[in-house]
Formats: sequence, C-alpha cells, structure tokens
Amino acid sequence: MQPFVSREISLIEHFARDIVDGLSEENNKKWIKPRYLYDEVGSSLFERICEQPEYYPFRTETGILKRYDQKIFKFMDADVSVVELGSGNSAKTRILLSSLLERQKHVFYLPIDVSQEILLKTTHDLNREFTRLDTFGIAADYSEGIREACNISAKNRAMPERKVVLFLGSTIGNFEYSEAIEFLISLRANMQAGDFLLLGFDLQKDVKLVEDAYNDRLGFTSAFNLNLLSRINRELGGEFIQTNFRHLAFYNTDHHRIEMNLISKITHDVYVNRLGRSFSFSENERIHTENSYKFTLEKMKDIVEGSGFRIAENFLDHGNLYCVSLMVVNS
Ligand code: AVI
Repeated sequence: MQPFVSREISLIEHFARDIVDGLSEENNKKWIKPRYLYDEVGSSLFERICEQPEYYPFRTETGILKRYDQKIFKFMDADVSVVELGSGNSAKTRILLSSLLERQKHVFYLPIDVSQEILLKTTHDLNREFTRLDTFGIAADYSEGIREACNISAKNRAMPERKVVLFLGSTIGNFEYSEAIEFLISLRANMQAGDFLLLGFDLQKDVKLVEDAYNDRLGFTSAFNLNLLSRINRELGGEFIQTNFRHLAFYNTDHHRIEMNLISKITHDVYVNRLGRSFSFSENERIHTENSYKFTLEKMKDIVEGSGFRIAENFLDHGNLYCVSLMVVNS
C-alpha cells in the first residue's frame, strides 16, 4: 500500500477569495478564517504554543490520554483501525498507538491533515518508530479525508472492520455550535455501528486561566495570530506591516468563547498585489481571526446526541479543566 495520498484542493484560490470577502467588510466586521492560521510557519508556532506553561489544553489532554489509554480501549471488543482528523505531528497519538499495539497484533493508522509537509514527515517517522504499525497519511480537508479513509479501509482486506476516529486538541471548539453539529452529522454518515469517536474538548472555567492561555508571556500566540498578515504578504503579495497591528484575545462570557482578533493600531490602507486592490483599516478596527468555544459537559452531550452519537464515557483531569469523550455511533 502507498503510504501517502493527497486530495488537496487549490488552497491559494480559496485563500484569495476569502481574504477579499473578509477584509472588504466594514464597521469592525472584518474576518479571516482560522484555518488559514496553519501554514508551515503557523503550524510550527502552534507547536510552540502547546509547549507554553499558560496553554493548559495540550498538556491536560495529554495527561488524560496517558492516564486512561487502556480504559479507553477496553470499550472495544474487536480490533480497530485508527483514523485521526487534524493529526498535525501526531504527538499525542503516539500514546494511543503504543497502547493499542499492546492489544492488537497490527495497527493501521490513517492521519488526515491539510498540511502535506507535516503528514509526509509524520508518516515516515511513525513507520520507522513502530513495527507492526502501518501509517497511511491523507492530505485533505476533514470531509474529503474521512471519505478517502473509508475507501482505503473498504479496499484493504487486512484492515479491521471497526475504526476509532480521533478528533483531539479541542479543534471542535473552533467551530460555531451549528457547524459542530453539521460536522459531526457528516462524520457520523461515514461511520458504522460499532465504530468509536474520541473527542477532546475544553471546559468552561476561571476566566483568567483561559485568557492567559491565549496571551502567553513569550508572545507565541501573538506571533501565531500576526502570521496571518505575513501569510497574505507571502502568498498574495500583500504589503502588511505587522507592527501596525496587535494581537487581542479575550473571553466572551456571554458566548463562552475566546475571541482572537488583530487590531489595527492606525488608520491606513494596505495594498495586496495579487488581488490588485487595497483594504482600508481605521484606528482600533479589528479583524476577527478565531473563536475557541469552552463547553460544559451538558452542552457537549446535547451537541453529540443531536448528531447521532452516544457518550460511552467522559474522561477528565483532576482539575476538571478538559474532557476527552469516548462516543459510540447510535444505531
Ligand atoms: C487548534 N485550536 C483548538 C487552538 C485553540 O485553543 O482554539 C488554536 C489556538 N489558538 C490560539 N491558541 C491556540
């Protein structure tokens, strides 16, 4: 089996269109989609964010997986293959793969990510690191990727019938509630009775702790956010000057979410060559770049039950900061 497949769409055209749409808005309504935070520079800045002491979600989720890995797999009474959505460098997944390899003779792992560079490296590293593991990277967005993963398992008779889909890192929190439900419904459509979903999500807590996580002292989150402007410069010939903007992340208590923005420090116009036009910014005008929702267990239960899943068990850390939920497909 080829260890890699790419179903990448032409990102640059989507990027150009979204930048025109988002930055043409007026009255403090400008936006850039959070998916564009993850080019090569952004992805490596995100890895640095995960190492910062203020960013509790990464280490808390890792702790939960280390503590409960065996308990999670005890729910599975047959061999499973592992499909991961937004796998990145698969750092946390190694915990689960090692644990699964103690129970199964062979494991098939299908990581799905939009970043082809990271996937190529991870696929290569994992196939060398673990014997009895077959990693097959799929460079695609989530919906295309999950369809491809199903095709691959249908064609490969050695693969177990059952699968566990991993959606970790609280990425579900970057969707609006309605998008989260839509996403889970389409995921459910590609899963069968007996399959599992392991979902990691961040819980509501003390506001200061959450705000600090998105305003780390060394400024990696700020650099991650501002990199969006440099990406426009690199890929679309933009003339943004990073120091004319600042990072702003705060907790919106009404909506239970962190809102991340770029604020223009001055009134100015910025020309973008490949788009052949400029965009106007007034002093203190914001570009909204990300929401990161924080959930209660009840809210998440409503979302997943409305999408055709049932929670088998919630795994939490001692401080109740974060939850990894094991779900089964409702038949
Ligand atoms: C990937 N995602 C779940 C992160 C989050 O916490 O919402 C992205 C992030 N943005 C700023 N810091 C981390």
